[in-house]
Amino acid sequence: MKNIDSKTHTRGKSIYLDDIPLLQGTLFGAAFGSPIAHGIIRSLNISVAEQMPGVIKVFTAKDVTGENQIGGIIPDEPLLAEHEVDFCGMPVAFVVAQSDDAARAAVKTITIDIEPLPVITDPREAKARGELIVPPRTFSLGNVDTAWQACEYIFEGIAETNGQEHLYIETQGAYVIPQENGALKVYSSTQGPTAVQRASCRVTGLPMHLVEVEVTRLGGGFGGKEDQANTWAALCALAAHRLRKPVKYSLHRMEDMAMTGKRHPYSSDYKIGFDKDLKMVAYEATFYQNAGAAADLSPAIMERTLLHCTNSYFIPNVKATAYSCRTHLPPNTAFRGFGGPQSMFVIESAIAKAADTLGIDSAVIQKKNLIKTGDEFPFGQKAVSEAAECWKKAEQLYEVNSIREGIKDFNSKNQIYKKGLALMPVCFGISFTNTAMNQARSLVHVYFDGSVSVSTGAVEMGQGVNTKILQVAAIVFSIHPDRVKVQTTSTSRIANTSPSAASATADLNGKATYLACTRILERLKKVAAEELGVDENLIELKDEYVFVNNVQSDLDWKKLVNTAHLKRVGISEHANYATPEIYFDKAKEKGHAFSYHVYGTAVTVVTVDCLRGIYEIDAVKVVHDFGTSMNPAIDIGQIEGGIVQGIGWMTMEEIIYDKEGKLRSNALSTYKVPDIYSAPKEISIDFLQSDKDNLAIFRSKAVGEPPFMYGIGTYFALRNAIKAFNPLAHIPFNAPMTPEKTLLALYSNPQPLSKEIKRKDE
Ligand code: LUZ
Ligand code: MOS
Repeated sequence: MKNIDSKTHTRGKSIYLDDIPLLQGTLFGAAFGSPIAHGIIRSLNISVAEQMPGVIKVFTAKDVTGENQIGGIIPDEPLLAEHEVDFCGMPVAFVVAQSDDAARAAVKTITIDIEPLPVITDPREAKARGELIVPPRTFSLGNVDTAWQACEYIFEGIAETNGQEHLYIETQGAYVIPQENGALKVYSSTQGPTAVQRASCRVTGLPMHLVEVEVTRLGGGFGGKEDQANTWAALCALAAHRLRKPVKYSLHRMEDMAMTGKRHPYSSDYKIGFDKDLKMVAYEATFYQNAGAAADLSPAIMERTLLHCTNSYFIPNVKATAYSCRTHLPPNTAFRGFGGPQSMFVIESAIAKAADTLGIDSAVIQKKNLIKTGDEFPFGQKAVSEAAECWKKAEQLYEVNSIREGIKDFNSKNQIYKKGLALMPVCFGISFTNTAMNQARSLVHVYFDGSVSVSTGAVEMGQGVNTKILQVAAIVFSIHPDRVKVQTTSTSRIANTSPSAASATADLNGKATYLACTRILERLKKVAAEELGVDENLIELKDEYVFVNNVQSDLDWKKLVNTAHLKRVGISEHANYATPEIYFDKAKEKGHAFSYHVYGTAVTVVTVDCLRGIYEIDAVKVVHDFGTSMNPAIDIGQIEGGIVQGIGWMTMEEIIYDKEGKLRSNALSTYKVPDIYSAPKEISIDFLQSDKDNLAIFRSKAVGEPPFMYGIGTYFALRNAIKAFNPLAHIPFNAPMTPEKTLLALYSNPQPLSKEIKRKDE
């Protein structure tokens, strides 16, 4: 089945926040952000702005009617800065005017006098000064301290990854419309309608039942709208609450890039030990997470960093410690992988370092140490592993040995162009790490004309979750998909939603929908049995008809639901799903954190132009553990997108803050994301289809985040190509591997091209 949005998307008819028709009298907001990263506010001058044409009101901290606080996990983030500013772009004032232009013109007239304080942008420096968001956490298994003695080889080093701009096509924004009796209706481009509802209530002082948040769809989220859609919605809600007028704020791209947090940069130390057969014996890692100026989701992200610190490998002795370090950058936030990619990069670096020193291929080490069913993760859960299956299938299907030979041959014949290969196994845990968030609800109405309406807490952001939910209802009722409509996500229809995140949205909301539909189906079967005068157990619904003992009756779906309604049988249902089996004990740092894991292996081949440092990605070939995919078209799309986004993080996307904490890569002219030309020339995706039992919806494993980490393979493939050119190259583990860094690495430890080579190429 195609993505149900494909028609409206390709015709430009899908409704995003900016497509909502505006009510007459709608006002427009724009935020004034702090021009400096850290300091005490001496004075704020809004008087010119207030006099500007069209300006209705300029809101500052003192205008907040509720609590001036939007911090989720920790209440450490004011909606509007009051006494001090903690990052460049931190909202200080909110101008509301009759037009968008008027609001932005007024923002430009606001001035602020700030007594500057020292600016920290480096997480290790923050840690050294004791600037931690939460106390550090350590996961351990076995005993590393004694295990080092049993190691034949030990390698140590540092690995660093930079942040990443979400670059959702639709920027952040909200539109809030006052309703009667003090209520508010909030439209927001958010992954977390309930988070927006909570933040809007907090700053206005309204109870949750007076604030409805509704979302049709997002033009992308990637984690950037899990927590950080709250600010804009809360600002508009506050203004709409005070002015009793509709208020809209839709951020410009540069505002969005400057004011919102990104993927967390990490700086990490690793130490890895092997026995003489290259089995991993011990691993110690310390992660310094650059959290930015407020907690946001950083503690949860730090937790997932620890949960994924051994990626797809089994290591009997592990000690991993993580620090969430407070710096003066916009609060960094959720981004596809949620801290997992960062620690996976570190262990892959440790393996590459070992392989470099021992003069072998990383794949030899990787393959030997893949986690097997029954092996224990450092957090105590036992693996149900498909790691070796994916690896072996990838090796065979894509003929990795002959790729390897081909590259050797190519590299021996070419002086300027060098190819590199890397394999990247991925193991990603599915569930929110916060156990309480693993719940969802679904409201299903069957109308007496036979059509079906489904509401859940799931937010469609291009990932195709609505299509999957629609499939669930159509499959359970055995009716044509056209009969089903998946409604907008509304906090009035579905309360207390978890954000659409953690790759778990289709699982959680799909399972709730399955439960609701199944209950209605049971009641319909009873009605059918009465109508046909047969035993209920003989009844089945198939292809829009009631079957008795596998024989089609003339009672069809439409007649059946209409009969049920006339008999006053309820054909609506609201169901609650909570993921079973999961728990986590934070005191012991042990538990069954995940409902299941998704596995996969990517084979990446790149070609580096060793004169210029530029490169192309020839191919990324993947074997991915889908379970039993319920929608291969959507799942393949997710994997393709994930791979390209992961490659962007690892190769070209370079976020640059200067020492003053100002974002220098603040537009698409200075921040490069992969376009169609930098995407791999070939992406192959093969299914590791298995019908083994798992807790996914219809055994169709989650697919949102895991493929992102295939992109890490590109970094190591580039590294291998550079080494093919210059075996002595000094290549620090410092992503992204931009063309500039590639060029520096190629000519590090100088190995200038011989004259002969130059002549040949010319
Ligand atoms: N969001 C969240 C996530 O709140 N908790 C998680 O565990 C998570 N994991 C991945 C992505 N987003
Ligand atoms: Mo996410 S990083 O699943 O919001």
